[in-house]
Amino acid sequence: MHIFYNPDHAAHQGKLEMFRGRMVPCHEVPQRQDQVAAVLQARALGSLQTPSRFDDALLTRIHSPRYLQFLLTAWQQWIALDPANAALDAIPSVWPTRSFRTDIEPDNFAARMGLYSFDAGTPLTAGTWQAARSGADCALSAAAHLLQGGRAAFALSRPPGHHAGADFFGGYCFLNNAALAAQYLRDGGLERVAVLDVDYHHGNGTQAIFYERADVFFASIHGDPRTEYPFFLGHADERGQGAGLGFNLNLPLPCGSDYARWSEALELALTAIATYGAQALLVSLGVDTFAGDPISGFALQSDDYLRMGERIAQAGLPTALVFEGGYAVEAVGVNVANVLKAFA
Ligand code: Q9C
Ligand code: ZN
Repeated sequence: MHIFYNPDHAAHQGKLEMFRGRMVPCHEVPQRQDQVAAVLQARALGSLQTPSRFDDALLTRIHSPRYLQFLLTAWQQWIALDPANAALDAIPSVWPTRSFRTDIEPDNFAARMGLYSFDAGTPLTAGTWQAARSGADCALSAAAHLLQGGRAAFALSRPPGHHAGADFFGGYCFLNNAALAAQYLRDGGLERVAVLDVDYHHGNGTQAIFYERADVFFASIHGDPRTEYPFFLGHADERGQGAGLGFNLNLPLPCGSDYARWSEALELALTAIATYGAQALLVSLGVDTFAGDPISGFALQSDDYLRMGERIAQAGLPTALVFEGGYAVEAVGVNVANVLKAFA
């Protein structure tokens, strides 16, 4: 198993996120990636490799130029407002909801933060761009490995990506690593690519990016958005639009779901992916489905990730797995390693 780890991930280290009227310590912390790296090395599941550097132009295959330009310069804009801002993170607080315009990029920094985001739980820090950029390189390296004939690769990228859309951040995500990797496989000549998103939260960014396309099938198993983040997308009746109709599959599950229940949804997703005729598989691998996860509501146990990995490997497709969520820091390494074991 080729494992591409983000050497710059710790440059992104948010302090606080908004939660129920107060600022609480961020859940998405550098220790998550360090913990996964430590367990993968201890269990000899593959060598950790520095990703290759890919051209910036690949980012515009998924993200809008004005969004990328904003992310690249946002920290400088933030401290230009006041040098004392260097001790704080930048957090959005105002958004263009229904009836507002999004075509004009405001001159005001707080307004630009709102234009390019959808929640107040995703602080932007001094090293966010550097970390997210190298995280994207991990996902692209994993995709490149498949194009070179590799059977499986893991992108140990941080920050995560699946909530980020073409022109917005949120849900701890800035660049959509899985979408960038899927597009790279398409541009490399594969005609049908599938993304299987097993993170606890619906991959709203990935869904939106590919919603009107038939060349990338998106399937997601997640907490029901009626009660679970990101709330405003991820329902079962979202099946794609236009040319993409029929190429989006959402499998929301109730809180408390255990692996017996979860694995029924996995069967449906993998059957749909096989019927689609995918030539390669991207897995958005969040392990926040774990029973001990502090912000999620499923009941998977660490051993269940062994069965999850076995079943996904049985699809028999070249597979790039991309790290997403998972916030029980002491268990995140074992849970990821258990999935990867089946591919190693
Ligand atoms: N402030 C991923 O798993 N939680 N993102 C909002 C606490 C946001 C999760 C409630 C959860 C985002 C990649
Ligand atoms: Zn998640």
